[in-house]
Amino acid sequence: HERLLPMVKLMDPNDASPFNIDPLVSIVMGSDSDLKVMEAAAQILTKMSVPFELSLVSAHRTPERMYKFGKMADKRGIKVIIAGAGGAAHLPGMVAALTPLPVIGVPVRGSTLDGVDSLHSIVQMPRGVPVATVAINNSTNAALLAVRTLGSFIPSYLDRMAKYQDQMEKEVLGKIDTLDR
Ligand code: RP5
Repeated sequence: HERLLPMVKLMDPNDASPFNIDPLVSIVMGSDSDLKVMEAAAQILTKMSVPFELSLVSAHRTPERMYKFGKMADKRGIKVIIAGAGGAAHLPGMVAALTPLPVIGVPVRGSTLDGVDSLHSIVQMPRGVPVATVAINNSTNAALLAVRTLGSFIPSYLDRMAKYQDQMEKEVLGKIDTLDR
């Protein structure tokens, strides 16, 4: 696992990888309407060369698919799951109930209630079933947290995270320089 892993995108998490490279992160979401929020996570994982898959899994509309996905994820080699959903956002919590893997929940802002409904649905998990919840619509942070998690056992991902942080610091310092001039 020390080698640089190229990105792989699978549209069906129940399929075997066509590229013979198993995804380490799985991004799932309740609806294709969540994609505009969740694609930022895919961009980060691509930038950091993390093999990932991305697909739709709905807690309410495809409960059997969700069950199969949750039960099989660790057996397929997935290490971290990012789950995004809006409204009555049960997907991250239900997936966390079905898998021993770390699950990061992304509350997606819907057309009503400003996403607070999704946030509360995801963050208020009962004791014993954790979901690491990021800010509303912040799938970027979900992907960065996934990379950090992988970094605890794949050191090259820690290096990439450190570079990302250095770059972010330089950008902010550059803006301060510009303002001070
Ligand atoms: C949730 O319902 C989805 O995660 C989505 O955020 C929301 C609305 O879904 P659509 O009606 O746009 O398919 O399950």
